[in-house]
Amino acid sequence: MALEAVIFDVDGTLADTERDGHRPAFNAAFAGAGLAWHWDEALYGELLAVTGGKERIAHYALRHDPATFRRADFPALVVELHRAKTRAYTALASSGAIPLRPGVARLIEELRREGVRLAIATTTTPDNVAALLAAAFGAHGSGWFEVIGAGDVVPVKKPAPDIYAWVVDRLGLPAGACLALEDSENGLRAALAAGVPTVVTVNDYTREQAFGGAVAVLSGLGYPGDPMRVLDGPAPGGPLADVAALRAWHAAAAAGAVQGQAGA
Ligand code: XBP
Ligand code: MG
Repeated sequence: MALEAVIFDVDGTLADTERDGHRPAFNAAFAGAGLAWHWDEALYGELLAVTGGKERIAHYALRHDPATFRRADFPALVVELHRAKTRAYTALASSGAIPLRPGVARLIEELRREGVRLAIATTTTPDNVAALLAAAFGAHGSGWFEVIGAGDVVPVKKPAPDIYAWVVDRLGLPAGACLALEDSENGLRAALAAGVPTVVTVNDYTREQAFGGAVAVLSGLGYPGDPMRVLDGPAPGGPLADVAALRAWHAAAAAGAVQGQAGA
């Protein structure tokens, strides 16, 4: 089955959004609400185990501020905090303060030239995706992605397969004709559970996670002067994760070449 579509994760994959994007946006929302909550880099790295900003806020309050968690208006407070956080994040993304990871724009342009269909499957809020893509590619950037599956469009977030199943269904393709690009164990599990072969590009928050079942694990997509390093899986031969490399990884996945125990 040939590669027909590449499905990009957003946070940590398209751009390193978490430490200097989402995290300060959460902290700005907490300060704006008069809450003495502050998520430093280390704590945020732990909280990333919970996908979805609203879910992450509730997870944190239950453990670190049970009195607030027990407030009758806590559900409404979570919604308001998350709306404020999304306003802060989209302002940051729209300012251009969150660039794409090296090689992402190159790969997207190559995929478009070769007629490989593009989609997005992300836990983050749709407004965040739109702001990031507009800052990176201009107003038409979102239009390059035929299907954008984001946030609450599905009832259960990653590592559940729902968002990938939603995207694959709207692409009208078998899952095996797609290849997912992810950064995290939660994202890998979601894609594999939906039957989508997956290449992982790690980052500072995810490099120590378990990526069993990935067809390859990379340091990044590579760019002139800083070739990608293949941390696990077959090396395609060239210095960059380009369309030829993705096709080779997709073929290797179809032939059953995955790393470690699938979904282990
Ligand atoms: C990463 C997430 C998101 C972001 C915060 O999404 O789990 O929750 O951390 O965004 P992905 P929201 O890696 O799937 O792109 O606050 O909008 O959820
Ligand atoms: Mg991610």
